[in-house]
Parts: sequence; C-alpha cells; structure tokens
Amino acid sequence: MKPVSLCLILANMALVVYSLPITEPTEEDYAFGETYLKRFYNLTEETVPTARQGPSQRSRKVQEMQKFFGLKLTGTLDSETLAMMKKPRCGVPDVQIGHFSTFNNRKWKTNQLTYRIENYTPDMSVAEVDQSITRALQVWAKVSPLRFIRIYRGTADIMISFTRGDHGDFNPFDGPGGTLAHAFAPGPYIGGDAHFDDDENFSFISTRGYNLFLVAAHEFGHSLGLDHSKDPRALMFPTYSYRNPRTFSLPRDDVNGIQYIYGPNPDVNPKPDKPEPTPPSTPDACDPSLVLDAVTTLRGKKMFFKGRFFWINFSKNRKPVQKLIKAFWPQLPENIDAAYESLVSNKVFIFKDIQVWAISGYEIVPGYPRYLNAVGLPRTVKKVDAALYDQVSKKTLFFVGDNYYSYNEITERMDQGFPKRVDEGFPGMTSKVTAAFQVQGFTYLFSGPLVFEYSMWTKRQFRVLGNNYFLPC
Ligand code: TQI
Ligand code: CA
Ligand code: ZN
Ligand code: ZN
Repeated sequence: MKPVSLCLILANMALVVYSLPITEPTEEDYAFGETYLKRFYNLTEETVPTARQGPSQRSRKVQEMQKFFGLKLTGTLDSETLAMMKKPRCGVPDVQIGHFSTFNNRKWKTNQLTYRIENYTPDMSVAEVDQSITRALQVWAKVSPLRFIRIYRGTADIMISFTRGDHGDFNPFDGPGGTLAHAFAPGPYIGGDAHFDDDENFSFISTRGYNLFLVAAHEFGHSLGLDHSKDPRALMFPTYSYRNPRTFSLPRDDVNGIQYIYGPNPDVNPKPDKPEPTPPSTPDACDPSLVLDAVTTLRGKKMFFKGRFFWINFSKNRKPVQKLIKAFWPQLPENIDAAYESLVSNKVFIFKDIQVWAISGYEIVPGYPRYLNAVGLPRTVKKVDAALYDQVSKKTLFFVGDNYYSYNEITERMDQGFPKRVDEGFPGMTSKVTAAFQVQGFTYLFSGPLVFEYSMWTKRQFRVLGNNYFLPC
C-alpha cells in the first residue's frame, strides 16, 4: 500500500510541472500503452468481444489507470494519459490486490440474490442439474455475505439457461468445443445471467465432458463481478481443469476476490474478539435481522430461543411471550445451539456445544446432560447447528455445517447413508441451517434471519420468509 501511494504523490507533482501538447497517439504509443497496462493493470489478451462488458477491456483498463492518477476518464490513450504512463514509476501494480480481477467494481447492491433455472440439459438428470447449480452458488455463499434464493417463475437476478447457437444476446454459442458458457457481470436485465452451451457435454461427477458444477461455479464468479484471475490455481483462471466436486474448496485467490467486492461471510467467526454476543441486553423479537439460536415445538406451541430468552406462541395471532430460560429451567445453558421435540418420547431436547439436555415439562430428565456421541453422532461432531423431528420419516434430523444426519430414536442409531448434504435433502438450501422445526405440514429451515419453507412430504421449497412470519409484532 505505502509504496503505491508514494508513487502517486510523486507522479502528481510531476504533472504540475510539465505542460502537455495535444497530439494523436502513434503506433508506438499504442504498443507502449498496451505493455504498460499489461504490466500494471492486469490487462490480458482481448478475448471474445462481449456485449455485457460494454467498453473493451483495454478501454476499461485505461479508465482504471486514469482514475488512479486523477486524470480525465476518457478511456483512450490521450496525450495526458500517455505522458503519465511515460513517467518513471515503481514496479508495483497500481490496483491489483492479489491475482484476481473485478469488472471495474461492478457489484450487486444487495446481498440477497434470486436465481431461476429456466430449463435443463438432456446430458444430466434434473436433480443433478439442480444440485450442480445449488452447490456452485454455495461455493460463493460460503465465503461471502451473499445469499441465494431460488425462484421458479418471473425474473430472477441470475437467470440460468441451456441454449445453443444464436440465443438473442449477440454472443452466439459456437457448437461443440470452444465456448462452454458465459455469464454477465452484475446489473439489471441480462446482468448476472448465465448461459450454458448445450452443444457441450456436461457431466455430474464423472470427468467426461465438462463438469457442470465447475463450469457453473466459474460462471457465477462472473455473475457476481469477478473477471479472470492470473493465478493458475484460481477457479477464475481462464482454462478448464477438472477437480473433484466432492472435495472442491474455493481457492484462496477467488476467496480474496469475492471478499474484496462483498466482504467476508458474517456467519463465519462472528467478531471473534467480542467476548459474548449477548451481554445482558434483551433481544427484540421485531428486529428483522434477528438470528434465532434455536426453534422447536412444545405440545403444539412454537418456541424460539435467543440468548438468555425464549419466546413462546400461546395462540395464533397473539404476540409471543418473552421468558427467561433460567426462570423455567435453571440448569439449562444460555445461547443454545439447537432444540427439537421428540414425538416418540414426548421430550424436548436442548443442545449446546457437545452436550444435550432432555426436558419434560419443567423437569430436566434424570441422566441428562449427555454427550453428543451418546445420541449416535460421531465424535468429530462437536456442536449441532439445528435439529428437528421429521414426522414423515419419524426420524430426528441433525444439521451440522453443510451436512445433516438422520437418527432413529427407537433403535438409537444413526441411519445408513448419512451424513448427507443438506442441499440433497432440501433442494435450494444454499446456506447453513441455524434453526429448524416442523409445523402444520411444513418443514421450516432457518438460515440467519431467513426462513425457508418446505413441504414436509415432497421436500419442495415453497416460500422464503422472514423471522417475523412467526414472531408477529
Ligand atoms: N467462456 C468464457 C468464460 O466464462 C466467456 C468469456 C470470455 C468471458 N472472456 C471473458 C467471461 C471475460 C467474462 C470475462 O470464461 S468459456 C472456463 C474455463 C469458459 C471457460 O466457455 O471459455 C469455464 C466457461 F475457466 F474453464 F476456461 C467456463 Cl470454467
Ligand atoms: Ca461451444
Ligand atoms: Zn448468452
Ligand atoms: Zn470466465
């Protein structure tokens, strides 16, 4: 940072001293300008001209440089710009932070984006396409404040389609080979949209053809405002390299890129230097950004936990009543992780860190607290994020990070085939589940201040609601 700003001061001082003649740039000037922009502004070889980017990359880079030096933003190599380029300077690139690159700071103005899958490729099953898309968005949601909400009709921010040849955006696809897909930088209308060339062969897990998850994750990088990176390890590097989608983790350079635009994921390490997130302050049920610790049912009533308190809905359309956890169950901890009501044993289970309590009325069931591994969770699980009793499968679901487990209370065993990824069981769930319950035929998965409503039977997502849906004010 320091040497760059020093250069800037020296350069600006020099600008005052010289006066500049107005002349047309020569062939030599163009070549010089190009070398300069490549060296200091990450100018790459011009690729296919694309309508979405508006002015050419070269012109955008010239503008970037003009902005940096406080020159008129002409986007052309005028004499003032050339003179500035010819000044002695330090060898540190001016704007490049890492190897990633952005579309001149084009970004979404909101962190909640909608997406819609308009059609499907015949190469894969519908479920495989859905999962590839969901996971590709998850890659970015995990490391940023961005959240993606699937819609099934109308216009989404990110419209996703499979097409071939000419498809109406002046960027026709080119048959098998060549271009695989393209996406438009953030903006209205076509901005953010991702098109996949259906003359290509897309695959789900095999290394055959192009892996849809990887191509989509790359395209969504563009949809969110990232240009190509110079780091060969980056997802946004402009060559395809197969990586196992199961173990894929977003390379550092791409994390830096997305966080440079949108900042980090607030759900990861929420302000680690702050000791307790809830000092003796009282949470406000009406706060639309309220993130509940846990939710459960209790004999037909809904219970919501936050910090030292819980709310309980005694009846429909009534304001929920706020209570202190300690006033009811002095032995229970505050800031709990998860809760569920077992319709098998008629108890409510409360989770915090590695422990679980069972409550029956006002009593803690003797023998509790127990450890998580006593309810069949592997020892690697140190905390559950959410839990619910599923009336359809008659199993308890534990949500842990990206995964969930299914537990049989009767046999006291975890079901075979688990953990599964949350988005496998609940399509469209692209962020961490922080609380969960089932009421009136619906499964509600809470993620931060949002509530995702699923049909209990079909697992189809219906609505995305706010906390206030349950906590009316
Ligand atoms: N499509 C290009 C791409 O998405 C389209 C493109 C060219 C572009 N220049 C651009 C997009 C500049 C934004 C900015 O990169 S592609 C790969 C990779 C393609 C390439 O079909 O060449 C992937 C699509 F990285 F593998 F080469 C997806 Cl993953
Ligand atoms: Ca093609
Ligand atoms: Zn297109
Ligand atoms: Zn690309």
